[in-house]
Amino acid sequence: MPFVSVIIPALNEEQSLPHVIDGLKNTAKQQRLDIEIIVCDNGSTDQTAKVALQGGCKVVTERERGYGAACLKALAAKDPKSDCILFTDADFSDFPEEFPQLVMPIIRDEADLVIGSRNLTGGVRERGSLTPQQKFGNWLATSLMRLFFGFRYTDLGPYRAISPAALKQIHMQDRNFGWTVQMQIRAVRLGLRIREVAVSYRKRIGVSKISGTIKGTVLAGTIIIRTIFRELFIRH
Ligand SMILES: Nc1nc2c(ncn2[C@@H]2O[C@H](COP(=O)(O)OP(=O)(O)O)[C@@H](O)[C@H]2O)c(=O)[nH]1
Ligand SMILES: [Mg+2]
Repeated sequence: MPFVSVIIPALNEEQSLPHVIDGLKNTAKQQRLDIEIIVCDNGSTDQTAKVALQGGCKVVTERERGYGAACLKALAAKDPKSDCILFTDADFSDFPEEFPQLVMPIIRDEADLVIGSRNLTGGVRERGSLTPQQKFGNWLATSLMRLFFGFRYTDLGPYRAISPAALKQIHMQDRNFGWTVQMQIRAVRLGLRIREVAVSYRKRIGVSKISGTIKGTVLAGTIIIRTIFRELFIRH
């Protein structure tokens, strides 16, 4: 049975995380996929770690705040036998039942990186689930990536799957919100097989840490754009 390692960075997501875990497990059972779920608790002050343990997840802790730092910590704890690595957010905005669409192209060795795009037709996007600032930020970032790196992405979606070999080659370093664009840019530069699939998206359960606040939006936007320029000037 194919084995998938699921990586979930989480900061104060006690309400939503149990839904994500249950959804992933049920889907895996139906589709005959073997999964491990690794939750990286990034200094939560609620019961995030407890609900993750109750859900049978591996739980790791990263004191340094940051989306990328949490993903890197979780990756270090993954089982070496995984055939595919799946990233998903803890807020139940992504639909766990859609994860096979993301992982199967990797398991079948048809792609190295599969991005779940919220902008392709096929998925259902709940009204208001992406803020206007997020839509603008995605448009700007994907336009810059097309201009500088020549690849037409339609989203920076956090819901994505990658092969272990590709992840190794990409050598992820970003410790913050540059995580998604760094992975996408490096995949293009390495000539990896990239695919986008339509995914659905809904309003999160609980409080947004990023796009729901002005400070979070400006900070994440700045970091993403800075990462794009930094990648442009890195020699490979
Ligand atoms: N590890 C970690 N995760 C974070 C941080 N900020 C947000 N997250 C997680 O990243 C995901 C996306 O954050 P969210 O607040 O939903 O951002 P939004 O979708 O832009 O509103 C969620 O799973 C959060 O728990 C952080 O500083 N560290
Ligand atoms: Mg969210």
